[in-house]
Amino acid sequence: MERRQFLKIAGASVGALAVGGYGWLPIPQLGHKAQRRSVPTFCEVCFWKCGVSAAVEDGRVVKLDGLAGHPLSRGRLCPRGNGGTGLLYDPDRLKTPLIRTGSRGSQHFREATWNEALDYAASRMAEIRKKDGPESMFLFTHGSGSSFFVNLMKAYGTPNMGAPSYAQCNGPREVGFQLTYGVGVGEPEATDIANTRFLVLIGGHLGENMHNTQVQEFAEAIRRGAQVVVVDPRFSTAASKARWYLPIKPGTDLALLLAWINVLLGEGLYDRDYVERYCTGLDELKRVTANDTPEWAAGITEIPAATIRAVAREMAKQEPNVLIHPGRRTTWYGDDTQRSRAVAILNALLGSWGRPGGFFFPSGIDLPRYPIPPYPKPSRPRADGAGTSYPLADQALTSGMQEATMRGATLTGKPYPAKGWLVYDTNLLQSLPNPRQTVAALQKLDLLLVVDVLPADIAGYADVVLPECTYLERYDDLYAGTFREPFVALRQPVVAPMYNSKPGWWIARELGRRLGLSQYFPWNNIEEYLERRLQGVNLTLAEMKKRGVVTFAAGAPYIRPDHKFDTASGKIELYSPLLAKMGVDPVPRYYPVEEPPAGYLRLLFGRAPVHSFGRTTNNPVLASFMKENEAWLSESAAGQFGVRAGDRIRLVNQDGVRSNPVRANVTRRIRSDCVYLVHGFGHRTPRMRLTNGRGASDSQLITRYKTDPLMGGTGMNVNFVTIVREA
Ligand SMILES: Nc1nc2c(c(=O)[nH]1)N[C@H]1C(S)=C(S)[C@@H](COP(=O)(O)OP(=O)(O)OC[C@H]3O[C@@H](n4cnc5c(=O)[nH]c(N)nc54)[C@H](O)[C@@H]3O)O[C@H]1N2
Ligand SMILES: Nc1nc2c(c(=O)[nH]1)N[C@H]1C(S)=C(S)[C@@H](COP(=O)(O)OP(=O)(O)OC[C@H]3O[C@@H](n4cnc5c(=O)[nH]c(N)nc54)[C@H](O)[C@@H]3O)O[C@H]1N2
Ligand code: SF4
Ligand SMILES: [Mo]
Repeated sequence: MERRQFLKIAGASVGALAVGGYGWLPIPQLGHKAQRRSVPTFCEVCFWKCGVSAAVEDGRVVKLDGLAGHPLSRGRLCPRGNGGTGLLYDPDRLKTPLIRTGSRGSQHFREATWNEALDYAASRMAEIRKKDGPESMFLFTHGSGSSFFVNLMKAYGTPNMGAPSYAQCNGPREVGFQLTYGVGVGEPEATDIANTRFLVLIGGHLGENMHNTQVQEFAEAIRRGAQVVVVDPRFSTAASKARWYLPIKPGTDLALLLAWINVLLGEGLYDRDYVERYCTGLDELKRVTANDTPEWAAGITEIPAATIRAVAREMAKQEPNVLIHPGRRTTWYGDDTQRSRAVAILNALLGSWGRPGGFFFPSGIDLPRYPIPPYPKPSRPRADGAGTSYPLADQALTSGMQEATMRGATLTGKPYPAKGWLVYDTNLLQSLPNPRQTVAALQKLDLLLVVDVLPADIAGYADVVLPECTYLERYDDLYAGTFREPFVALRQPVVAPMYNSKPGWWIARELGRRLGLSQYFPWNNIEEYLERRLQGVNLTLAEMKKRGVVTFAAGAPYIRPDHKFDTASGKIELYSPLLAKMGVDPVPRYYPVEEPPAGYLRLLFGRAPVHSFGRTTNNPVLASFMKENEAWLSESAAGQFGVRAGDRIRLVNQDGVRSNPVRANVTRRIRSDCVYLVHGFGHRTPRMRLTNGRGASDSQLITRYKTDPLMGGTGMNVNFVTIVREA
């Protein structure tokens, strides 16, 4: 019955796809004229949070479009956002609370009422608080609903909370830019792609990475004739739009960046006025990079010296309307803060920070919090090493084995053991490197609570699974956006929650009440909470429900002559006294990364335009475009392993871990020293029937990572695979 229902939904969605376009329409029912209404809200299919206008007919969401006037979507969604109804109507959704009956991870659960599940979860949390102290309960989060769970856990008394979207994502970039400019790049990235004349993408694969505003601006830039350089071992979608495609040897980008710096300095092509006014450390930078010539870098990067030099000269011609894009997931090789710093320095030499076509200064708005009593002060310091073992980390570190991280503390019991994890909106078995260690950590826990919309891999290990309703069925906290103009956006229910699912704010508050923390949730209902916060910026909930988003006046987007940077010197630090004091390179230096052994290729991974991580692979609408990933292999690598296009192969990594079978995509679009997978496939979760076992998981093959000594990011492009053909 469920299976048939599922096929019906999948079938209907596929049949309804608009040909060749963004967006899809359901097949109209003949002879019935439905009333259509539109509800504004914002998307959660990824973390960019575009404004959505949802069309509802007869209580069903029939179409999702971009909300006009929303600064992030500007009237359009990306294909994933258009396909969000596939999650709402996914028959595999979590429908009711579950309590584990078998051993942890055995996937045996029984259905429970909310009262029973919440009573049980809260009583176990209370036990931990009493016996082991509240610090022993860790929170892992991501996504818009997080704030209610962060509030819950701070009230409960733990300092341990983190997200894989830091140490597995853009943490190194943020720290590299903070060291240089005193601030990070931030999210959504304040890159002025719309006005750029020269865009350099280093790995950043816009077009596959579908962050909506960036992709829209990228398309505009190309239309306007901006020149594009793509540096990627794989011929990405963006590479097909580029004037220069540089198929760099993986792991050598820092050498290329230093060579570009060397040319700009050596040939006097940098923005002299800008550097004189705003920067410090030019002489040291010159001295340290004096021998980092294109000829030197050519031998390392496998990009000809003449090309390196020519590109540097061309970028200088477009100064300052140049953007060396900082990328986003910068956790590549463990030297990532330094590589990001080199990107930051190069931008400074081009005068692009705070200039049209480079980086703009984003504007935000202060949205007051709902007043609550002060949180208790935890009696033990946090268990991870952010700010201590990893001095420059400004957010919690989630993974790592012997290292000072949340997972590491759970495994080693040092500095103190975790007894419970609350996991909200993050699938740690795919987002943390080396999932075997994550499983080992889970097995040490007394309590695992998972709040998810789907029976994701992590939910399979939970003691209690709490089903959240989807973003189309709930209110969340307000989103105060910091971008070209400040804005406040509302997420509101487009339709009522299906099944026995509940919003995150309600789940957090119910747990809080049962833990005696009602004073931290002093509002009677979520509308009262939102209304109170909106008052702080002279808005009402009624107006927000109609408009979905309100924008405010922007500050000056570009730099002023007297601008002071938030660094110790008040200037852009080309040479970092702070790093010198820490005994590390004050100017980034290149160090070779480990090479694949004979018979192995480096494993690289990235995004597909129609999927977000592993959170959409079970979405029938999006899966109809791509239901499994492929392993990209060069012709010569395929020849070496006797593989032909379309063969089913397995990737086996340096530690003997074997992937699921995956189809070989034999292509000229990748260097012969690497293999590429789209991240998010290869789920092991039988209740996600559409995606379970389909494609190969990059996460599973990432048994090694290299930790960034400055901020604890986990460089994950350091695994090697060999290839075996399936019989
Ligand atoms: N191997 C490997 N690891 C990676 C990456 C990679 O490319 N490869 N990328 C890294 C990056 S850049 C990032 S940002 C992180 C992201 O990693 P995560 O933060 O783990 O993000 P997702 O993989 O999207 O997992 C989201 C989980 O939330 C659930 N979910 C979806 N919507 C909702 C909702 O509305 N409510 C609740 N409660 N749950 C919901 C999904 O079912 C899924 O289980 O992963 C990092 N880790
Ligand atoms: N469709 C879609 N879009 C997304 C997401 C999604 O899940 N789906 N996730 C969003 C999130 S949270 C993030 S963080 C971003 C991540 O997206 P980005 O920051 O754009 O990309 P990365 O994951 O860092 O890198 C992937 C690219 O780097 C190349 N690469 C690998 N190794 C090297 C190397 O050594 N040198 C160079 N120069 N290139 C290399 C790969 O071939 C690939 O093209 O995407 C965002 N956008
Ligand atoms: S970029 Fe796409 S998936 Fe992400 S929030 Fe925007 S529309 Fe949704
Ligand atoms: Mo990310």
